[in-house]
Amino acid sequence: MTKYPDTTHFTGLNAPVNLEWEVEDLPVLGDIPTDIDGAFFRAVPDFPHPPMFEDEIGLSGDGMISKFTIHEGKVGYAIRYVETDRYKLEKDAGRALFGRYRNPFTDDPSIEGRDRTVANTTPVWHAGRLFMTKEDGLGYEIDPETLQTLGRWDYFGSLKSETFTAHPRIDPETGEMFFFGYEAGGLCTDDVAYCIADKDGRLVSEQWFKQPYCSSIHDFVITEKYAIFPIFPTTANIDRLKEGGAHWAHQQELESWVGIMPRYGKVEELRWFKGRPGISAFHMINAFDDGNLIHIDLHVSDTCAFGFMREAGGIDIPQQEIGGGTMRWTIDTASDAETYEERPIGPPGDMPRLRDADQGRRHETAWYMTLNPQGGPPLPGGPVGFAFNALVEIAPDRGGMDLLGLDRGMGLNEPVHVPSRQDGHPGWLLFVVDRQVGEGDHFVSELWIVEAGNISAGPVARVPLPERMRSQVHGTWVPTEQLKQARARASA
Ligand code: V55
Ligand code: FE
Repeated sequence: MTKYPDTTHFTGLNAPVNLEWEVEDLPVLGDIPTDIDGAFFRAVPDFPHPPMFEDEIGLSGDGMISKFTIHEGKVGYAIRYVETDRYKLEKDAGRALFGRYRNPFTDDPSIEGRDRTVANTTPVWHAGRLFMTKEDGLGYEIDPETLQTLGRWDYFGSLKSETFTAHPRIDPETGEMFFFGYEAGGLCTDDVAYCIADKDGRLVSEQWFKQPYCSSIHDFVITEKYAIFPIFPTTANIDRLKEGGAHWAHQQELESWVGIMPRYGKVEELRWFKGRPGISAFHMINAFDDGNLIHIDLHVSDTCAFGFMREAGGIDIPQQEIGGGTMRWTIDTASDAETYEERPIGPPGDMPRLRDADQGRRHETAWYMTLNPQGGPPLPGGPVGFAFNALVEIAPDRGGMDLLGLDRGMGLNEPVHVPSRQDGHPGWLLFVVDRQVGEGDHFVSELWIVEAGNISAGPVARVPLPERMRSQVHGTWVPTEQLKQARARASA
């Protein structure tokens, strides 16, 4: 195409910005707590070229790595493209060469066999290295200071999997990173690689297993004892791809599964529990052990949240009519039950954020994005087609919740949590808020800082941005101490 399509993936909040820029000192409204000292990295897909096909979707945007640097109440900002093989090939050609979302059979023949990933989903920080990840390929290492792309990350050539999840889990005590790759053996294969990198960033374990069918395993969870793989019936099919069709189609009649194995165990120990047919979840909040029980908190919907995945499966349910909720699944490992219990723990929503220290442990609270019952209609835009307009804090064991609802014409992006150095202080949440100005396609964005235990009080500080911002997917917070340690190690 010679211009961007006139679809929701390329208009309004999703209109391409395609700008690399940086600034050292942004004006701050209010006071930023001095405890907040570090970098907020964000993954922001964008489109440097019009796509090859009119029906292209937002998930194909090239990853941009964006960074707010916060120190002594001052805020700097930078954003750059991740220079994947794909980005560089298309930059040299001056146009799109890669075709439909995760379908290499629709590519320009000149780039056959080249790495298709756009590294656009999650910035991951582990063992002093920063990666930009997308589940269809390996991660790309990024220099956390300059945001330059250093290259594809394969653990010094030792990782066999062709893919690396955008949702690894880091144990807060051992510093190990637990991760997986699905379609590990290639396009539409049912191979899953389950891996562990130690606290120093070395790959110490990679085991492969077969999932019940080739599903999109977007996220997984760990507890102190287990690794837990949810399988939902959004499936890939190589024949459909060869015909130029969609990578994913949701199958409403097919059963769902949860696979559980000891996290340091063998994949042969995986035990499969069956769930309701047709359900879907992209993000899990957390999981933890409770005697023989395992609790898993996650955002479940009755069908797949992505319209294009429903459509490919012939499912005709409008976005507003999708049912679902934030649930706690409880599995009894001591019984021979083949399924699990489920109870609601909060309003429907997505993009959860947990304290890093709570990973795999019982969490008292968690935060995520939801819809404001008092707000206007959600803004069109973002990866699923609409922007959430409220932040919620839930306390699954204690009950109750706190809500920060945004006004009409506003939307928010996934928050990060920044712990406080004061004992007992719940820390802060940082996130970008987008606001429509007037009618039409004009938007402005601000960074907001709210106190984690008191989100309904609204922001303690706001940082308006001088340029428009496309929607973020995921983000991560890295304290200055860790950036300094990494720099010292790299130059040693
Ligand atoms: C998701 C995001 C993706 C993707 C597949 O949030 C799933 C879910 C930003 O890219 O390719
Ligand atoms: Fe995700």
